[in-house]
Amino acid sequence: MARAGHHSVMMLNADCNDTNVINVFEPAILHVASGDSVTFIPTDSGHNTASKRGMIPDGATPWNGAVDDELTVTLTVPGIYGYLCLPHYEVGMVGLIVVGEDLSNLSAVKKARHPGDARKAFRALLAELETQS
Ligand SMILES: [Cu+2]
Repeated sequence: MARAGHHSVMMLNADCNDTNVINVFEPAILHVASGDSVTFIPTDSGHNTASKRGMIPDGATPWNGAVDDELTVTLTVPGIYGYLCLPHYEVGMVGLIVVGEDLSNLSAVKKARHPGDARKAFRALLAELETQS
C-alpha cells in the first residue's frame, strides 16, 4: 500500500498570480488520495478553514479551525469536500478538495446554499473541477 501523502493549502490575502484577488485558499482546488492529510497554513493572518455542512461526503469528519491557526485534516472518505474561511465566507474565500478522484457527491455539493459572493465562488470552482475531470 502506498504511503499516505501530505499536502498544504495556504491561506492568503492575495493570490499568487493576481494581486487584485484578495482572501484566497491556494490552491483553491486540491486533488488528494484517500488517507492523505492536508495542512491549512496561515501564511497571512485573519483566516480560518471550516468544512461546509452538506459539502462533504457522508461519513466524513467535519473540521473547523481557529482563525490564524494551522490545521491538519486527514481525509479518508472519498468525495468532494467544500470548505470556507468564516471571516471571508461572504466575499467568496472558499475551496474544494477532491479525495480519490471521486465526484459522486457532486450534486449534493451543488445544492449547498451560500451567502454573498460565496455562491459565485463555489460555482466557479465546481465548473473548473468539472472541466478538469
Ligand atoms: Cu479568510
